[in-house]
Amino acid sequence: MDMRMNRRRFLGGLAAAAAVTSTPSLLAAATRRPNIVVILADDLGYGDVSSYGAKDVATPHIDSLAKQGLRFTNAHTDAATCTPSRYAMMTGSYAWRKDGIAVLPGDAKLLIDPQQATIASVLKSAGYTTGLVGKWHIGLGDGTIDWNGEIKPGPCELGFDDAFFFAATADRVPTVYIHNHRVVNLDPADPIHVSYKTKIGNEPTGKEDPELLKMKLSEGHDGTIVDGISRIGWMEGGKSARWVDEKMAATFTGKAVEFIDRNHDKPFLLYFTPSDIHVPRAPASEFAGKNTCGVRCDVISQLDWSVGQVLAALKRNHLDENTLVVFTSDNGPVVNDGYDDGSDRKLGQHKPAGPWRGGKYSIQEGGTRVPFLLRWQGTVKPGVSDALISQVDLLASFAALTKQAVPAGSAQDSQNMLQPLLGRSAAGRESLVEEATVLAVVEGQWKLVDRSERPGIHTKPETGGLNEKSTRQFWGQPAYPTAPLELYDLKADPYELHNLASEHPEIVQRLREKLQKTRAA
Ligand code: NG6
Ligand code: CA
Repeated sequence: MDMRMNRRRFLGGLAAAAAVTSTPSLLAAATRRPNIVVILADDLGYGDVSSYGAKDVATPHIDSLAKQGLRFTNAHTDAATCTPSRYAMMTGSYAWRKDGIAVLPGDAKLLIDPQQATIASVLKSAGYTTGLVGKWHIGLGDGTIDWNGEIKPGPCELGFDDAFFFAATADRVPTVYIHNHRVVNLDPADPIHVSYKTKIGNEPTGKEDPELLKMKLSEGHDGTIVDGISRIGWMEGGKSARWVDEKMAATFTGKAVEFIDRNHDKPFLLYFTPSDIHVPRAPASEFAGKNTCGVRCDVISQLDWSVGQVLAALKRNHLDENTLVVFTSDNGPVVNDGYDDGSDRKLGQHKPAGPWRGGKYSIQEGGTRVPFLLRWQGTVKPGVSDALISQVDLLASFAALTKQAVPAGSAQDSQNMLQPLLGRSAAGRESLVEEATVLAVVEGQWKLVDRSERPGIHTKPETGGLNEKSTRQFWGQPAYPTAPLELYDLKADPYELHNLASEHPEIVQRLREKLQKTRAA
């Protein structure tokens, strides 16, 4: 090899190196591990965000993620309610594999075995500092909880270094925050007791004292009145520890921002799970009454503000380019979810589920197809992706991103979707399973709802079907007849109106087998 050839090669090499260094993001992406912020909204629908088509409520901060990142149009939760959905995202396993994973009461046992990997434990083993701020709702303790002592196992036993959270939902007792293992601001002289079986304590309840309520109930929610709002379940004591609903968004957001400020100089995971827009909808005065579409839209504005605060904290700490932000929701939307707060009457033209039928509790797409935005500035090119993605994939994808192996025996349903998540491939999953008590399988344009697959599980009528409850929950969407097997072509019929099961028996057969195989795996 002569000198000239060598020199040409050398210069060529230099040019290539220069090309790499002139696009620092590529080089950096190959070597660095970004911070990860997952923002999981509660009950926010596909159509509740301006960047997904909402017109009557503005979500500029959430939309900024869509502008600066990837907007996914075919991303799903595992389930149409909170507990199974959050369990699946946290563990990388479909919740319906385990018996009895349904919306939990506030005193329910922890559903995740501390031996099981979680997003937090995987990132912790990659050297990340891990924080939870917000709603938990995957259970606590090992069967009995002493609210006045150490509450464990919980998030800290599952890989979170720091956890500021509440146990279940904002409409369930106990209405207190927990920091790591203890109730915050608890006065030992006023111990907390909680019951979901019978009334305890002498405090007014929604059932006996409805005249004391500042928010009327429409269904359930007739237990202890806290802060003028009656809850599911009864509690006594813990007066100094009780939250104020109107301050909850500011409290959680403040804790999320503090976590970022405190950990800005090391890799971190922030799992931020605001209670908005779940009931009871009690926004701070800055947001109350500001939208034409009612208080449900006011809490969407409040959620958007929380997102803005977190993004501002990242910017202030110069972390925009070194942080991967995911924004999504735990299940589809609901308008009247047990409190008569006027949201159904004020809805106007607003379409919470966007183009999809059904919503929370529903096996139709409105139940599990959610907004999903991913921003990693300088690394992920802004755009729109139609790749089929499940939140259950985050664990394996974050493991791949941080070069961690998924621990054996864990996260069996989590697929490494890093390529589509980072916009480097248009192809996502081949198929996925959705759950709203019954199961459905989606593959490409086809969706099979198979109501025969979980016999015996229907203790309540399935809410996507013909029953009084569903018509109320689905804000005037007409009820549609159900069939044991429903096959929809989501491409031609996104609203799932035309059951094609009898026209395509071979597709039904193939998808049934697929579902059975997935169940048996
Ligand atoms: C339901 C509650 C609803 C909500 C839901 C859980 C009634 C009538 N309805 O049982 O208000 O709390 O549970 O929501 O009590 S989730 O988003 O956490 O799944
Ligand atoms: Ca929810």
